[in-house]
Order: sequence, then C-alpha cells, then structure tokens
Amino acid sequence: MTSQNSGNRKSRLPEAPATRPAESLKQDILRHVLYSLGRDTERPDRQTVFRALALSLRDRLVEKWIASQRDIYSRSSKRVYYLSLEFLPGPFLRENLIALGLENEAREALTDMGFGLDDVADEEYEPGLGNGGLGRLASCYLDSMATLRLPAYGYGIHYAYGIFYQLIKEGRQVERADNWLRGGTHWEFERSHYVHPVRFYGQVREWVDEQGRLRHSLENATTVMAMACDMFIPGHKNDYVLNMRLWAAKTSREFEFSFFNTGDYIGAVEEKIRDENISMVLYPNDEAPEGKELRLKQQFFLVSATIQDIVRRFRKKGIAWDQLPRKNVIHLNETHPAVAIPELMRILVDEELLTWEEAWYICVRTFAYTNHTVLPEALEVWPEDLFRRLLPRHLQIIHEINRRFLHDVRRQFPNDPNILGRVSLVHEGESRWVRMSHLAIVGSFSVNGVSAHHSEILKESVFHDFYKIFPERFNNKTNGITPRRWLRQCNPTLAWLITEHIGPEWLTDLAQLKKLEPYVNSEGFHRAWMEVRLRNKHKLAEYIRDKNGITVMPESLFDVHVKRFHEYKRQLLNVLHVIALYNRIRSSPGSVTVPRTYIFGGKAAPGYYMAKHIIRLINSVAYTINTDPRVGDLLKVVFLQNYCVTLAERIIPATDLSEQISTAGMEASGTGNMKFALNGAITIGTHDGANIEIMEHVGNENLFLFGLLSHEVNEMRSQGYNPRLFYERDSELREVLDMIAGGFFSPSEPHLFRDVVESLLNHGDRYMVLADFRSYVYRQQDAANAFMDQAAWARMSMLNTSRMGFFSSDRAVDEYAKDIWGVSGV
Ligand code: OAK
Repeated sequence: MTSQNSGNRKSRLPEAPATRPAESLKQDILRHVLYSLGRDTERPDRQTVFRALALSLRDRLVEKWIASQRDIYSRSSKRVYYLSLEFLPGPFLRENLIALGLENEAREALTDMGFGLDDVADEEYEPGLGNGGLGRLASCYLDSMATLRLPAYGYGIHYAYGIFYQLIKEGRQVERADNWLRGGTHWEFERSHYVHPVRFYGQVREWVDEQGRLRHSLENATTVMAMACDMFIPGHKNDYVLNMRLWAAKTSREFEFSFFNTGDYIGAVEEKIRDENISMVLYPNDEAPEGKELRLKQQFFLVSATIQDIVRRFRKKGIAWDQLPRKNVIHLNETHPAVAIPELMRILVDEELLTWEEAWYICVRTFAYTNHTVLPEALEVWPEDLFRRLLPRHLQIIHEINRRFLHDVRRQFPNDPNILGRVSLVHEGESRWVRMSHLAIVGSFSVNGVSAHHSEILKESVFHDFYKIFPERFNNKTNGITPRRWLRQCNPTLAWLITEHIGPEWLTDLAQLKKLEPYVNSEGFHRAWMEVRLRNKHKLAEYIRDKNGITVMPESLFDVHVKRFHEYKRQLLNVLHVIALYNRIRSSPGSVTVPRTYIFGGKAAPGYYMAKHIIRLINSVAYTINTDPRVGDLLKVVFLQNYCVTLAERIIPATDLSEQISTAGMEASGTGNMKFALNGAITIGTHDGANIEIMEHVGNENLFLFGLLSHEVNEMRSQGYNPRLFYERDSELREVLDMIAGGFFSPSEPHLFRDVVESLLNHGDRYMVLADFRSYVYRQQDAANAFMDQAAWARMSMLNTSRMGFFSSDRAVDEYAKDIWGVSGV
C-alpha cells in the first residue's frame, strides 16, 4: 500500500488499490471525507462519516444505474413512468447497504474508523416528501420495480421543505419547517444543465397556418425552469438501479437577461423567488386538497417537465407517434398529475399537428390511473376560473375532451339524460369546477383501486356511472409493502431468525414465509421469536423514556395506533376505550389484569381543527392517566411526536396489537396494517380496506375484527343514524363522554373538549364512533384475554408473519406490470 502522507504518523488518507470490499469502502469513505467534504481524515465527526459513506454508496449506485439505463436502451423496452406528487422514501443508508449487499462491509469499515454503523445511520435525516400512505406506497413500488428489473422511472417534485416537523408542546401539535436539505444532499445528482421550460398563464392565440389548419399557441406566458435532481433506487442485490427524478423550480434565464436590460435588481430577485416558490413546500394535507393556485402550479410543473422528458426520449427513437403507447405507459398516482392528459394532447395536436382523433387514440392508450380514496372531500376539483387563468389552453382541451365524451355518453344512454351532468368533466352549478377524477378516468385505459373492497366500492358507488360506460377499464390492485425495508431493515433480528430457518429467498419472494409454519409448533422457535419481539419492545421502551420521560413496561401489551390523524381513522374511538379502561381500573381494581401501553403517533393537517384537537385530547388523557397513582403500571399512554418513516421503523417491530379501526368503507386500503402484521403484530380492525384481505390470508382466528360492515354503515345512515341512542343505552360510554365534556381531562379549561363530544352527539357522528364503540370494547377484551396466554399469542404472531406473503409490493407491482403496463423485467 502506498501512503500519501510522509513520516511515521499512521495515515488515514486514501490508499489504493484496496482489495477487500470493506477496505475499499473505507478508502472511498476517507477519500470523500477529504476531497468531497473537505474535512480532515484524522478526525471526521459522525455526520461527516455518514455523508462520506453516502457518497461512496452513490458512486456504486450511479455505475449500476448507467449500466441499467444502457440495458433498457439497447433492448428498446417499453418504459413505465410513475408520476406522483409525493414520494416518502425514508432514510436511504441502510436500504442501500442491504440492496448493494454491503452491510457487513460498511460495519467493518466503520469499526475500523472507530464508528458504529447504527450511530452513523442515525445521522441521516429522512426526506419527508410525502404526507402518508400514498407517498409511501410510491416508494415501496419503486423499490419493487427495481427489484423486478422493470424499465421504470419515478417522477416527482424536489420540495425544499417536506412534510412539517411535528412538535408536541403542552399537548398540542406545533408545526416546524422541515429543512431536510440543510446539510446538503448526498444521495442525489443535481442536473443543473438539464432543465425544461414550464409555461403558465398567458393567452391562447388562434391562427390559421399556410395549410389552412387552425392552430393554437400560448402568448405572454410566464416561464419557469424545471431542473432535474436524480436519486437512485437499487433493486435487491441484482445490480439494477432505477432513477427517481425530482424537479426543482429555477427561475428562467430569459428573466435574468430582462433584469440586466431594465436594471431592476430587487424586482428581479422578487420574481426569482416567486418562480422558485413552486417547488418550495409540500402541501401538508392528506386526503383534503387545499385548492390553492400554487398547488395546481406544482401539479402542472411536475407534469410539463416530465412529459417533455418522455417526449424527448421517444423522439430519439425516430418512430411514429402512434407507437407511443406501445413504448410507454404513464401511471398517474391519484389525480394529482392528471393534467398530464391535456398536456400530452396539447403537444400532439398543437405542436406535432396530429388530428384530434389520432392524438386521443394515443393518449387513452398511454395513461393509467390509480385512485387512493373514496372520501368525497378528497376527490380533487379545481375552480374553472383558476384553471382558465393558469392553464388556458389546457382548459380548452378539457372542454373539447368533455364535449366529445358527453356526445358518446348521450348515444350510449339515450334514456338517462341525468347521467351527463353526473359524469361531465366540468361540474356546472353556481360555480364551475373541473373534476380531476373524471378527467383521469376518461383519459386512461385502466382505473384501479387499492384493495379488493375499495375497488368494489369504486365500481358500485363512487364511479358507478363510469363503470357502466367503461366496464373494461376498472380493476383492482391490492397494495403491498416492500419486505426489504419493512422487515429486513426495520427488524434485523427477526429477519435473521427467519432466514436462519427458511433461507433468504423470502426477501424477493415473500410467499416463502409460508415455510415458517411448521415451526409454529416448535418450542425453541417460539422462545426465540418471543425473545426477539421482547428485545424490540425493550428498545422502544428506552426510546420512550428518552423522548417522553415515561417509563413503560416492556412486558405490557403494546397497543399501537400510528398513522395520519383523520376523523375517519378514528383515533377518537381508541381513546374512548382507553378512558373506559381507566374507569374500570379506578372503580374496580383488579378488573383489568393485562397491563397495556398505548402508543399513539401521527400528524394532523395544520388546518384540520378536529384532528389537532383529538391529538390534544389524547395528550391530556395521557397526562391524567400516567400521573394517577391508582393506575400504576396497568395503563400507560404515550404520544410519540413527529411520526415519520424513521419512527415507524422503530415502533412497528415492537408492536403487539395494531390498531386499524377506520369506519368501514372509508380506508381505501391501508398499508400500515400490512407492515405490522408482517412483523408479527396482531390486528384489531374493522372490515375495511385491506384488513379484509389480511383476514382472509391470516385467518379469522388470528386477528380481531369488529364493528359495522360498510353496507351496514350505509344502511344505518340512510335509516337515520342516531348516535344519542348509543350514548343513552351504554352507561360505560356515557360516563366516558361525560368526563370529556365535563372537563375531567382539562380541569383548568373545563369546556376545552366539549366540542369533541358535540361532534359525536349533536353533529351526527359522521364516522360512526358511537355505533362501533361496544363491539370495539368487546374485541379489545378478547385481545387482552388472548395476550394472557403468551404461547397462544406467539403462535398467532408467527402465523401472521408467515401468511403475509401476498402483501409484498413485489406481488403488487408484478400485477401492475402484467395486467396494466404490459412490461416485463429486463
Ligand atoms: C392522499 C391524498 C389524496 C388522496 C389519497 C391520499 C392517500 O394517501 N390515500 C391513501 O393511500 C394509501 C395507498 O394506497 C392507502 O393505503 C390508504 O388507505 C389511503 O388513505
């Protein structure tokens, strides 16, 4: 080995060439410490080491990415473009190490340098570029697309600020900006030479060209540039790497010139800031769009830059436009990128001069759309006026799509004139709205829901008219999760135990977990299984003590409810039951025998009053219970702040009971439910979303379902649901609600939570909390009884894990690839 340092001092400067992978990784880390980060290799701090390690892995990823791109190119494969306003990848370090097969090497290299891998990994701050389910699903799917070697690209927005950082102060949610880029980015390449113009506003000019054709062009538009930032998503140990391309807004060059001409420096800077605002911040609303102009701008910004990228790649092939659908499929993750449909039409008709019929034929064969919600308030609509101002040509195109579509519908349903108003792309009432889901359905060849139950609801109610018009378009793709992150990475000891018994194939073929079943009767395996789980609970208990100052018993039942706060997810139902248990402990000590630790976590949209109020209620209840000496270790309530992917990875492996208790018919699928069950937690849940399929796979005896079915919810509503009846009939429920309304948990502000109770008793209890309360209490009792028999619980836990094979995102993505996209692995 050669040393670049003279003298006797032991050098830590780069040495080459190294032979062992761990040694070569170490040399790369040191090289990056010095040459990329400009720090002394003698004394790098942990953050520097983390960054240098990330850069060393990026080197390896980019090499594999280039090779993968060449492969796709040389085979001329059909490509999948996955468009999503949100991706929630979580921390990258461990995932990349596992995928590259370099975990042990990294550990060795770091030990050599005096660092522990766990500590270094803790230095990573995750990019929170999504709100919850939809964004996290997109990231699981990219992981699977890479593992299945699909010729795919993820496209999204490079928000400078992701989902807010949540603090709990005096029980209340407080939002802080999430400046995830403050330490620089170590995983991505900024392509500053690689920009596309995106044009908004302006006026449409109609004119006739020399051939006598009517033409349309946009004049006086405002131009903003979209710069590509590329992040790499490796497949699992397969040398294949995909690209997630995120667009960052940059002010246009023309604009900089105009500033030089006019000499208006401050004006120039103001415009620059306004332009770059487009990718400044992720809207923090989950399933309730804000309806702000900036949000529509973000959507078009993503779409326009992405379609330019797609068209540029397609043009290079030099083949006819009608081949576009044979070579490309564009997947719309929810309606957020649905303006891609009129944008592709605009390019084909206005720029490429195809006829409308030719262009439409191409479009409808290119797009596919996934719906992720049935909540009426989440179905996206835009005021027509806003659309006209921001995207005047696109609105014209939408009107023309609509005119032709309604013409066809009129012919198909001559005896149902009302259908036209119901399916129109533009809602016409006192005000006019563009309905994005209608646009997405009409412009796509495939429309899918995300669980069997949800897909049926789409066909039967939400999109029933469209199902009658286009029955062949509707299909189901039940969600899945990646076992690499959600078992191997977050629960390494359980993963190791599994691999020791059935080999490592489950990592890419989750159905192999079935092979664990013979072991459920082995005492040794039982013991090992429960030891691993208990160790995970100890670790979480330590974290809780550190962060919240609360001591919880690792042996108690860890009952976990973590997800976004939304009334339909019914964190309120959970806390009503917690209070009921508290009352039982107080009124008849000895009646509650199973000690429980309730763990809550999740963010509420900053403007969602009731969701934030429920967070506050939970924290008030937690304070009352945790400080009541009569309760002791029997009951603890913990709210962990800032729930995110990193925190989920800590909580899920330590969970005994997973709360999946949405009002039936309201949760499209859920994916948290899958993560918990895969890690051996037992579900307590409603007949909703993917819970139903989880039940079908793990067996009714291995989870606790309760509550109304979705048709019963509908019937009860249509017959005039009266929540007061439940209050009057159920003395335990009555006591709980009276305590909340009477200020028991807010003695200094007795009326504080009265409106929570009002929403249930006097404002219709839209989410049927009271109707499901009693059956929830009974099922919780069943869960507690089951937990008392630890051997039986262990068996249920193992069976849950072993039967979760179906819920792999590899299975889900494979179904998308075969049934919708028509692509296969390269
Ligand atoms: C977010 C914004 C608009 C519409 C839907 C969402 C969303 O996050 N939906 C969630 O998608 C997940 C992935 O498909 C599902 O598992 C959740 O049930 C659904 O609420």
